[in-house]
Amino acid sequence: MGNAEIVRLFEEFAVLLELTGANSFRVLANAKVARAAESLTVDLVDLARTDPKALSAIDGIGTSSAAKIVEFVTTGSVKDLEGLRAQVPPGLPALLGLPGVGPKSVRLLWQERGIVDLASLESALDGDRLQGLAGFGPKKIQNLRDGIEFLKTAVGRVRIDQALAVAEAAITHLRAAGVVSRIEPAGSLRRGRETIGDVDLVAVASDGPRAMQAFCTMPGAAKVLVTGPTKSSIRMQDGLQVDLRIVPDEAFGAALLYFTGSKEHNVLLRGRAQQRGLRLNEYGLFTDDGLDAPQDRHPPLASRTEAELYRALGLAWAEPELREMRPLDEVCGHAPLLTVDDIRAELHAHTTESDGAMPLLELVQRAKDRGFHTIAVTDHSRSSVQANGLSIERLLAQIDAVREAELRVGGIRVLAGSEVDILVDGRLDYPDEVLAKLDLVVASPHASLKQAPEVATARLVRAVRHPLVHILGHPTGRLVNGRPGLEPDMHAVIAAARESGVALEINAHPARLDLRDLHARMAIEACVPLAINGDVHGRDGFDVLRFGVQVARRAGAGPDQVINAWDAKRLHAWIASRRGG
Ligand code: DGT
Ligand code: CA
Ligand code: CA
Ligand code: ZN
Repeated sequence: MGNAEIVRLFEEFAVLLELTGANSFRVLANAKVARAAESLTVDLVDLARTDPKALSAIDGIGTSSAAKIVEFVTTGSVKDLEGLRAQVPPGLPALLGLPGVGPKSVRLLWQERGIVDLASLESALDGDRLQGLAGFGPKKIQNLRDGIEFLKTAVGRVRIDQALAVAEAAITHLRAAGVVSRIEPAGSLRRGRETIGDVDLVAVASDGPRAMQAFCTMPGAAKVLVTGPTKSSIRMQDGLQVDLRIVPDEAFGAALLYFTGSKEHNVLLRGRAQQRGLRLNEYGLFTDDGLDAPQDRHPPLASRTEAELYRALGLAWAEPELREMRPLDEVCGHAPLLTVDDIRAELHAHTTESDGAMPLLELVQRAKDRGFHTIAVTDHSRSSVQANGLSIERLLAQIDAVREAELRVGGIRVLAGSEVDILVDGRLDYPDEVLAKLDLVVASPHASLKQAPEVATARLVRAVRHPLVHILGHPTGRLVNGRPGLEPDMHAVIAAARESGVALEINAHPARLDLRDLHARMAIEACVPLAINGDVHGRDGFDVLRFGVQVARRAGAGPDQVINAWDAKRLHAWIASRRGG
């Protein structure tokens, strides 16, 4: 038991009082105690045992709250709280996790419509039973529906691009307010995971309370979950939680290291420190004198930068994307990872001929402006009717248009290609004599994505073995937080790719990220080249490359393993070699 339990106790008091319609002064008083307990350094549990009178002398804790703390510490529960719990349905407080829903709304739903948990709210929404409830207009009802979907399908995790947008907005807001001198994203966002549980930010601020104030009132913030001088958590309107930690400038590296994680990586680093008689925590690396909180007694051996900390542990710096479940000697001092600037070619792009937003010439011009040496035009094939896939006649006409575009724009190689559908049994959507006329063939599954794993394996292996295919596009068709897609035996698909010299795509769209990190790593280990493609549809289509690059980095890829990072000569030779030339 510690202060955190006391904080939760009074938070629960405040919530239950509000749900039962208690007087707002009582609600506020309990919330205040929770906030006071949050920012205290003295151990309240200890104090309740040794000097209970001292409790009520603490600013923010009155005599009745002090009595509750003593009751809680000595008996393990509080009678008043038990009484409140008995009045409130157990599933009701969970409704407070919905974006934009506070105790007042929940109380109304409960009292006026008999809603007691998420399930009964959902059926009330389905049966249109919230009609006429004060304050529940169409917009709020839609928000409730979205909120339930969010809690259900995403299990509270959001796509990396959505989390990144929130993190960047928070950073911009705090910098513009002039309240932070340094600020960096940490956690899973910095490690580049495909989904993010919550956003973690680490910052240095000369005026902590002012920085926290600016953070808690940033645009889009729906609710302050906790706030204290060094840590605040807020929930955004879309449900995403953001944590901000303010740390001393001289401990920035140690805090960034600690809050970047992963937890497993931190465990390995702490073990390494221990072996050397040292102690690693979020304040720095210290000599271990056997006592807790060494930062209160010793200056750190290292704390300012991550590199300094790794060095003091006898290690080279580790890229954040690699700080996952791997031994330290595999991640520290790893060969240089791919960067977005290494990408020099786009090999999967759509035009207005199928479902792209740019006409051919504009696509080529933008690829050139981006500094690419090669762009492949790969519109959809005829089976993708919904995407206006090209008939054979239109495809043949497009080849001529591509040759002309290359001449007109100049200074960039334009490949005539296709994103050809892999049909349900692994055959391709155009006859071989048509495919043979193309410079580049990307074969991708689009339909029948719920096949049994064995059927999916056979389908993909057959496509990969096709002698005219260069790249297997978004191999599983999964959508992040959307649909699982195919679940083939990836070892078999990779083995087939290796045998036939086909590259596997990491589709960089943040909704796809397909291949995923683990499978990309398997491909690298099997010496199968990767392609990182934007699957360009719109004018901002190249902007997603960063997400694909991050997946490749998590897989440990360097520029040598990614065909889009090869120079023109090497890439064109590889492409031609797949045509027997
Ligand atoms: P997420 O938010 O689920 O996508 O994943 P993370 O990795 O961002 O996890 P989060 O937000 O709970 O914590 C951020 C980092 O802080 C985590 O990667 C490691 C560090 N951390 C947090 N709590 C603990 C802890 O109890 N023990 C250790 N060793 N590290 C922790
Ligand atoms: Ca996190
Ligand atoms: Ca967190
Ligand atoms: Zn595509």
